[in-house]
Amino acid sequence: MDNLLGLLRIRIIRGKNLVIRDFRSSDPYCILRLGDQRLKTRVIYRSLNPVWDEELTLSVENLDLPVELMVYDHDTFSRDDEMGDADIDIHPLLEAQKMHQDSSTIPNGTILKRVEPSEENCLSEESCITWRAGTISQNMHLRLRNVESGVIELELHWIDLAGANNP
Ligand SMILES: [Ca+2]
Repeated sequence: MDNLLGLLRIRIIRGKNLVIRDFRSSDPYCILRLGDQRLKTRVIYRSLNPVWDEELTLSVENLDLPVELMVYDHDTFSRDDEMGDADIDIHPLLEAQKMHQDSSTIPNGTILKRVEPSEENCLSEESCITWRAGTISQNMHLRLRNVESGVIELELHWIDLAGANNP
């Protein structure tokens, strides 16, 4: 952990309009992957609009590695089925964090930056980086790829540790 740059805390809020992988519904859960780290939410049974509201924390040592989100349908007697995936671009959040290190004068609720959906990101709508209660967070609606439908809503927090050892 010599090169630990920070912690990425991701609150996976909900899924919307996910695909059917069982008879009438699915049993979805999410996996976050960064390098060899793999974190998992709980399974929500029989729901295409699941609410997880669960926080997962990744250790970030290398900013060039992609943060990946994958959704699966849990099955008891067979292999879990894929329900789509997306990349989470953390660079706009890190840039905003760098620009607003001394943020004591910013009013609560200020939007620091807006990120528009584009070919390069998986956003389904505008994403806002917001200053609130002493921290910076970014909300995201991610359109799942490799699947017919589905959006995952989440919120990112960055906890900077890069300067932790420098007085
Ligand atoms: Ca299932």
